[in-house]
Amino acid sequence: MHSSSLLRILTLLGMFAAFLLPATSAEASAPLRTHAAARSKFIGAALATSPLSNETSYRNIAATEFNQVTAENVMKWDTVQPSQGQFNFSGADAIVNFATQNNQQVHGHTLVWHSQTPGWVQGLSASAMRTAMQNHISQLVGRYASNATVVSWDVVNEIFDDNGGWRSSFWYNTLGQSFVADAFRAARAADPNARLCINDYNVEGINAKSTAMYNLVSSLRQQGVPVDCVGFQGHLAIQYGFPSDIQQNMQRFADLGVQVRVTELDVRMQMPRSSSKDTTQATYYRNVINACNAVTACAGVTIWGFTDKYSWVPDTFSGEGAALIYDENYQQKPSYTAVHDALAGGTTTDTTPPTAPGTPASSNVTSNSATLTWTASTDSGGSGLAGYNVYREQGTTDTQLGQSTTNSINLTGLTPSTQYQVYVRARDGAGNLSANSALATFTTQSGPVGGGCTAVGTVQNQWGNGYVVQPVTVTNSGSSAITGWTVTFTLPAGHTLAGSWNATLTVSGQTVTARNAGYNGNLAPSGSTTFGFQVTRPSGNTQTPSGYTCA
Ligand code: 9MR
Repeated sequence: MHSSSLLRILTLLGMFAAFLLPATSAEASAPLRTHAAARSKFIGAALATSPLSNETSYRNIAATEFNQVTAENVMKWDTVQPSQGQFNFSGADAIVNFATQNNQQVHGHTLVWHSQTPGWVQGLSASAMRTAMQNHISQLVGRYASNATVVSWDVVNEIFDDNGGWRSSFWYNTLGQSFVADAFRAARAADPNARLCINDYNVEGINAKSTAMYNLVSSLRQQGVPVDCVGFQGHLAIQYGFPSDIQQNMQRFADLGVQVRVTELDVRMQMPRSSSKDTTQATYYRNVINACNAVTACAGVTIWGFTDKYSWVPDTFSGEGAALIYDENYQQKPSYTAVHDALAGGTTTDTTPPTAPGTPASSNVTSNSATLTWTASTDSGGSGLAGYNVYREQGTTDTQLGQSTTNSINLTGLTPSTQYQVYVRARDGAGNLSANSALATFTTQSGPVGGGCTAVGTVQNQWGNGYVVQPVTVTNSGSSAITGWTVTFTLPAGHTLAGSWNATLTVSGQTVTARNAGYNGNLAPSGSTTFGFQVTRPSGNTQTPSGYTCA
């Protein structure tokens, strides 16, 4: 072939290839902050001052990837006012100046906390403590009130205990609940334009603690206390499971009229790292970003650091680490890509559905429930795998039996002695649905005639010394309506009940008996209701309850 014809063909091929490439490919590799800003959200990082002044890689990533920053420590009371009346703003100013130079916002952390507060505050009388609190807020918030960089504050931090009671801190023990309203009012007075947040951990999902927070925010706002925003810290761990109702939880707070945000996201793992742990961790990061994307009132997500070189995790949880999105050599991890793609998904158009899930396998088939497990799908379209829908094949009108964020589901409320043909479709962050998996067929067992009920408990969230079981789903498996139910189950040795909702629980030894509340005892055949409870267990113990039976 003549060389000029070859050239012409190659040129044409090149043009064709360029045409096939997504027009947004340059933008798709943009830094996190570009994609977040395109959604009018922030992507933040907590910054430590020492690497910020000493390490170029740290500084460059902090400046280029994030559009909001939080001081990891230097705006806390023990740094700002170590002794009464002596203020030290040098660290705080350094963070604010860095942010201003890089066109970033600052979220102030934190005004009133039981930790990192000097002894001189803790020993004050009630009236002196109240005055000291108001003065501290007025000095610190007031310093940056006219500075457009500082946009929001954690006014009170971690005021609940793990069961949803008030934390027995020196603040609460000296001043009672009133310190919270007083702190918010002082912050509003010091900067009428700053957004004022209440912040806590283990409140990402719906549980006793987040419900206590929800009730408090609702009641404070009814009283005119200026609570503008709720922060969910988001210190997650892959071994404790993902709080799969995080979006639902954010939305219920948003419905109170407050802004919501994730303030301290990290996802730790038991060391050593492995690629499968990295993949799970990436899924957690992606799910958090997707939840914030899906809730209009979610302002953004802040990661608690960004490099594994500087993280509070290994110092606090022995044997755990690698919780962040860059490794200790500033290399991006799969979790970085997950955050990136979740932020970018939707700003670029992802029209590529995930691959079809594997054929579901059924197990634990009872008269009204069954477990399905399948091989996970993958998603290459950019928005990331978001979850699965499970359907019953019924000719032209298939019904959706449930949704799951993992490659398994426990189906409840099934009809006894019935053949089910089911299939699964994967969903990505942009809403694309995969092809159907192959069908699985199972038949439920024959059910009791007349009355009968079943109970299935799901561990929603767990941490070092406790966990929440939510929901326990109680289903009328019989053929006639029931007007009450009693569920029993066994707590492992050393575990103690710490709270419950939507049922009355009594404990005898390790056996717990849960009776319906006044409003959820009536169940039609196949009807179901739920209750939940929280348990304290010895640190390091990972057992959970067993032997749920219903009568
Ligand atoms: O990451 C912070 C760590 O460097 C400090 O030593 C520690 C002191 O208590 O605080 C860490 O940050 C905490 C944050 O201020 C509030 N939520 C929990 C964070 C992790 O402990």
